[in-house]
Amino acid sequence: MNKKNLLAVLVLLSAGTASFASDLVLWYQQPAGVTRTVPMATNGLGLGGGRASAFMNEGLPIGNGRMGGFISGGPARERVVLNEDSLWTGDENPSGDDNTMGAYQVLGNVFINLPGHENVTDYRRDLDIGDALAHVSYESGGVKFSREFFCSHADGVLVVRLTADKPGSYTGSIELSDSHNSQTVAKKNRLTDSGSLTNGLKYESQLIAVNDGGSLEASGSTLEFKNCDSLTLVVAAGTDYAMDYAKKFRGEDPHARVAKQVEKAAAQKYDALKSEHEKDFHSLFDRVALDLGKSSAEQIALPTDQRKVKAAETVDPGLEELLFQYGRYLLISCSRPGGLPANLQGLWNDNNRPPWHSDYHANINVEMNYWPAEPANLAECATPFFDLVQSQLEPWRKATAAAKEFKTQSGAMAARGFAIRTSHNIYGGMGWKWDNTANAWYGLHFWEHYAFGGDKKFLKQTAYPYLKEVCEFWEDHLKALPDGKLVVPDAWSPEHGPAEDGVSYSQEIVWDLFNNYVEAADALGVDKDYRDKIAAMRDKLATPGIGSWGQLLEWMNEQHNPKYPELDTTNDHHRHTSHLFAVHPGRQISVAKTPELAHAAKVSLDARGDTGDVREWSFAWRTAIYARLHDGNDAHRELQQLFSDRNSCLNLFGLHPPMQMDGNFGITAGICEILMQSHEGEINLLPALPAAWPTGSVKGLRARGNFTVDIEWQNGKLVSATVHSLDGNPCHLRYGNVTREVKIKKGAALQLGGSLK
Ligand code: FUC
Repeated sequence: MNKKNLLAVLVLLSAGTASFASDLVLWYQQPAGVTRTVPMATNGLGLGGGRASAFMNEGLPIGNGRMGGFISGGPARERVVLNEDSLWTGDENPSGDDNTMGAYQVLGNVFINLPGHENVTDYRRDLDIGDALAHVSYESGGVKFSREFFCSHADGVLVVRLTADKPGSYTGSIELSDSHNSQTVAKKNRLTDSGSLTNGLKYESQLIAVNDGGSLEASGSTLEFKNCDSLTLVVAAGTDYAMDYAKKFRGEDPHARVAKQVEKAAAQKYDALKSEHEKDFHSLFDRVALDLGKSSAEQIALPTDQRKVKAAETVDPGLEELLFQYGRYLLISCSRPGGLPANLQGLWNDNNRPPWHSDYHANINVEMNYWPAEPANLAECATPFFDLVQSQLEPWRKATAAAKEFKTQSGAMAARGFAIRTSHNIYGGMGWKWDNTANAWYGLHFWEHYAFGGDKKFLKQTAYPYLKEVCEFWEDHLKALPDGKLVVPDAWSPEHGPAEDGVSYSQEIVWDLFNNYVEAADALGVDKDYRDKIAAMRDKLATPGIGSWGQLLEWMNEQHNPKYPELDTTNDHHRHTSHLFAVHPGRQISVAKTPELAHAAKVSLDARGDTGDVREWSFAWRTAIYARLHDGNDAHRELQQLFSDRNSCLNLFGLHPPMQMDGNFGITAGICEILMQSHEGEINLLPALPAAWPTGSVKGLRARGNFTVDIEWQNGKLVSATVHSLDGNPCHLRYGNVTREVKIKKGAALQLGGSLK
């Protein structure tokens, strides 16, 4: 082949792959369920009695914050699992037994039956996370068939559009199946499922199908269509859940609302629905753009399930960028104002006995879900978390006041504040062991929402009262040691070792609470005396020590415990890194302020390693901790391991196993920490840039103090930074050892070069 021909082939080849080349598309050559399997729930680790199916491994998720769809892409039988985030069994669960806490349920399935589409060619299934659209396409009997799916926040509905390149090609049926066996009612072009759960929660889903050409009619409990050119299916769903304890968590019957939503949407043209959806989605998603460099043509040419395994071994910048944006896509899709927060599975669930009830876990998981919200510029997506927590406070107070575990130091039952068990539902009910300091860890989120966005009203009305109440709880519960040091009594480093006084996890979290409270009181200029009292208590809290081999101690005293021989040895590869809370997400330990403790934290983390019990979300946390320790290469190594089949599903959901979503959110936050940090009163640019990302750029990351920042780097060095100030606050910048203070007016931006000039 001469040079000219070779060039022509190369151009053709790259043009051929270009249609698959977007870095923001997950794509597959087969429907969900027929791919090679990856390990699911094989390790027997406390699954809360539940299981996740292989479908969770491969289905493609769409969602509008409240309602979700999980798409299989089967040509002859499409299955879209339907979820609605308030469909929960359970109640206030006074026993605290997690077996009676209830669980997140599946709403049902939409099935589209297309007989004759069994043998297809040119099959492709994809999820375009840049546009929040999923697609299926294939050829059958000489006709090209396509499906497009989205779940619109703007109109509150899930939409499926079926098209073909030849008229009259669609003949088949549509089913709406309820996962609690209610009987579907089919009437004209509508299917309705409604029922109630054992706890009385009412739910309803409705589907309206609109055909172009051909015919469509109700038949039995299905809709049958013949010789249609195209079809649009619109689904709405709801429950009578209300996030309000005073109303016993029940509100309006969903029937009228669901009917109105589905009718209104079905009356619109498909393109109008789609463009409203796009407008809404882009208004959030487009705030942040990341470019980590180019992937190779070979990497780009591979479908996601094959590409991801290789990315665990060889750096694939495009896929790393996709992983970052996937966390943002998923958060936008499952956590929007007015809905419930992201649970262990986001909101995607195909099993009425899901693993760990698909609940809210307080000892790392739900917090990690919300780590990216502020830095990755999706602050409003955190609203459901604040709303749910506030709606649960009254029942949590009641449960805490009745718990003998929370007698105060003077022996009285708890009278102020509340504590949280490891698991909770949406009805004020909790389950499993108390996670004593989760109340304070949740407080960090309330504080950070203010620290990033500067919303004084939120601070005054929402964050401050929360922080103060939890401070009062700890004021009543801390124990003074003979030397005057204060410790959290009888605490547990999550799911690891013995419960003792003063474990580092709890000490660090209470320190963080007190520290945030002091800053909150200062920002509002209120409660001077109480603020000073809490500041003094903060300074008396026992701080984590350094052990015999230089590690940061997880318990107050180094463990030599025959019951747990591995503790405080280099053989301890436990998945939790609770004692490193102070590095991330806390800020008590840092390279600049407490270098010895920071070094000890690194010694501990290196020893914990990434094998054995280390799984899924652990890698995301480790990425963020290494980044805070300014160790970019180790941070990147942890990130890369999320691509292995051991740690992620084929649809890139985190794989614990089973599927869990915290790691997806956590890694997005970890990547933010690699690129920029702002927890020490300055904006630190590229504090942990790994060698794997020599050249790149990021736009729109958020820094505390209400700034957004764009950064460009080349050959591992900062080239430019543009800081947009939304509040006109003083701005302290750092790049390596270079620092600079600048004044940027509210609403203005300043561009600086590589030496911050
Ligand atoms: C915590 C973790 C487990 C798992 C579960 C849902 O209990 O220790 O690893 O993520 O939550």
